[in-house]
Amino acid sequence: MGLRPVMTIGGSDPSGGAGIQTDIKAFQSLKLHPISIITCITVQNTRTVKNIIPLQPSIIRNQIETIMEDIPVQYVKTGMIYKVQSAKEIVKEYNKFNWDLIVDPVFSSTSGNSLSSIEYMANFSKTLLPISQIITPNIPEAEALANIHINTLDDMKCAAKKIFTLGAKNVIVKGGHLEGPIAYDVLYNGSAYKVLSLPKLLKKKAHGSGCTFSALLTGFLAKGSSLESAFQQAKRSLWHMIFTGYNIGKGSDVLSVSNTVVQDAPMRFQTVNHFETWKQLYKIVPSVEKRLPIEFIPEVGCNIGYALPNAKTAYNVCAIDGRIVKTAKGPRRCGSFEFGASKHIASVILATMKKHPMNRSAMNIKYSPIILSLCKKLDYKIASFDREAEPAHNVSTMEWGVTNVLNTIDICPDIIYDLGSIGKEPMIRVLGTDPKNVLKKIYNISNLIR
Ligand code: PXL
Repeated sequence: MGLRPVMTIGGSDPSGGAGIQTDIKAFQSLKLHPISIITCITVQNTRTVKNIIPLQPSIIRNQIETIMEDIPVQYVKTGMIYKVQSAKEIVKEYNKFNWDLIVDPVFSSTSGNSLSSIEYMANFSKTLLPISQIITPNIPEAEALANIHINTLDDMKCAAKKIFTLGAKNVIVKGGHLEGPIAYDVLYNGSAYKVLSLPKLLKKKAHGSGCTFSALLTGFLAKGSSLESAFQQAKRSLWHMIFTGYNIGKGSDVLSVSNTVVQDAPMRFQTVNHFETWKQLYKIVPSVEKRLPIEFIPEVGCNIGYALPNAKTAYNVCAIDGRIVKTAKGPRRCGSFEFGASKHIASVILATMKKHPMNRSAMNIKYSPIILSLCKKLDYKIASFDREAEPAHNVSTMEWGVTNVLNTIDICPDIIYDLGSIGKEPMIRVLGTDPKNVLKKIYNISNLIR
């Protein structure tokens, strides 16, 4: 089956960081077919915009007409349009085809360069805004459109409402420019607000995140998601693209847009501590997939957890909401890291932390006499419990087993194992202060085998 066409109308950014080029990448990551109508050529690199050459409005119209007489496009995103006359041509085409139109205002770039003419901005509320199904201004654009200063989440909501009254059917104010550790985005549909928040990735100066967000939103809608779900998915996948963004020049980072969208961020991070905890786990995945010996993976798979400081319940422990499993290509993580994802590894960690609060991480690996003997060779502190001795009707075997073991010794062991029972695989749990520490202990074992 072929891919569904989605159209972007915007400017070219030769650095591949923003504009048409990043929209094409975003559509492709969603397995959509990108149609791209170029409105202007920008002369820019990752540091600065040196020149803007708008195409004649008639050429923009001609491109759209020629596409539309051939390809049935329904979902369309506009970005950098620059000239009011070009916007008017787009309105005429919209009136013919009645697209689902997502409008990104694009008044200026992150680096502060103007990306629109004064007349374009002045006429925006009379041209593209009223025909938009959704409009996606960032903070400076929302300030200009709503004519207010935005310093808080409440200001963002107020701006969204004002922009709605100008004639947009739905408004999403993108809050990345707001001060503070959390990036809020606010959706207003005329009757209710939906606010999404994820932690800001402070060290990243991402270029093209506005374009990419709107392109992802358009793409998810074209694939049939509801507006709320598309909003959620676009934000989560953009966050991941910023998180894994990279530097290709001397200026801003570019987003890492891969062939498939990744929604690895938890649905929300309640606090900055949650984010830090998640990040320490997330960072170890490439090493695990490269270095964990397949023979260390039990039949039930591995999980690794990391708890918040002072964790009390499984919701304070982050772990994979699936497992690390054996594949022909080596160990692979299946599932994302979520708080509350694992009962098993969380019980091990929580029971350990009651006596040794600094030991906030654990991972289970396969039990074998060889692995156990290597642990002894490394002088690891080893403890074990016997599942057969567990009282009947006990709620959590792990909590009981670990607590029992720790009551008999003062120091925190490096590993706690059990030999299983009927229908229960024997298992080793490696304990440590953080995920890196746990893995170091595991790699020390595997280094003895190689
Ligand atoms: O991110 C806004 C944007 C849109 N379109 C083009 C751009 C930029 C930002 O630099 O260059 C062509």
